[in-house]
Amino acid sequence: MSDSRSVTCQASPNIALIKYWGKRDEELILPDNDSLSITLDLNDMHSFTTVSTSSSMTCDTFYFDGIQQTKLSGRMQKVLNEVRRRSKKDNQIKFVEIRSRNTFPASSGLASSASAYASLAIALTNLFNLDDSQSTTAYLARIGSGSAVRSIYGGFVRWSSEGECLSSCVYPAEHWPELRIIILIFNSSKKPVSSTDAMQRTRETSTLFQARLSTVNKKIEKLTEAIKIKDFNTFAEIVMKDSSQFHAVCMDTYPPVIYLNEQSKHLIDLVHAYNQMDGNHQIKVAYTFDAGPNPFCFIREEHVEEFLRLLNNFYPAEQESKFDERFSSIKLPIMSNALERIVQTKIGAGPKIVS
Ligand code: 2P0
Repeated sequence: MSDSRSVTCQASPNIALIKYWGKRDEELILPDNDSLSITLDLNDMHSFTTVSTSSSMTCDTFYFDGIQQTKLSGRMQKVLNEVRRRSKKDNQIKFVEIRSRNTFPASSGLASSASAYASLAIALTNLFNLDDSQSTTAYLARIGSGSAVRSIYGGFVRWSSEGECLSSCVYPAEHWPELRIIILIFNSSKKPVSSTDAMQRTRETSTLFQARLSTVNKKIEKLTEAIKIKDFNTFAEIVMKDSSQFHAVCMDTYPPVIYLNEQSKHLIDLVHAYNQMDGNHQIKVAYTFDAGPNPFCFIREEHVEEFLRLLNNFYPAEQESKFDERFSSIKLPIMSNALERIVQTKIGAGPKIVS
């Protein structure tokens, strides 16, 4: 009789509103600062990870998108070693098979490591009935990829840089259901410097970095309050400023780390021009950029249609598209064929065990 057991978990990516950048411990992935993120909706995109074990297995195996990988990455090996260390005598882990796939393409501008390691950590914690499941899951996700620790919860999630460096849900997804996220893909190619390497370089060379750290907690408190009362203007301003500060720190790194491109800068100008268009100081859209040129735009549902018209107007697929009079006061160049694709999503409720 087969003693095979398996658990499958789905987890979605998250987008940082206040960025994580810098590790005070590379090995354990302990962050220099707290960060705050939004977990995206599982229905739109997720990693789907199945972990299995049986006494007949003779080694650990990893399949990505159905294809067996020649070896497990160092980070994945580290996660499994930790599971072995923590598993109980009567439930000893011998070998595991990991099967993972993403329902979103790598070209969607989203880091898949967060959703992949969050789903792996949850599946492993459940398969081996590990103790202290919440802090164990957080630990396993974090040593896989720092930002993965935020994907183990839905809604608005804070990752603490103190104590056990756990994450927690600050407000659930249903707190602000009308919030939408529109991801603009200007360039889907791989980033020139990995986040892991870039943040290490920042720590070693940037003087602005320390200045940023001293501002983060205050920003998180203000942002949390804005989320609490659904004050979109304050929310938007804090999120955009933190994105710019993060990229300023990257620029202050030596040699500089430059993730933004011409289209990113154009979008920044476009969003501010659009927000100022009606002269009523009401912010309709906010952007944030991770370690890449593609903006994540936050917007309330009621403004989505108009914003999509704006994007269509300034980033048309063809040269000869018709100019929309609504935006005639915005004096910015039209960038034909700048957009590879648009992904629309919303806040999600968090991971799910499906078997
Ligand atoms: C974040 N990023 O808070 C920040 C903002 C990128 C820009 O977390 O080395 O892939 O695995 O801890 O988590 C990307 O870094 O790096 C990241 P590791 P990770 O989302």
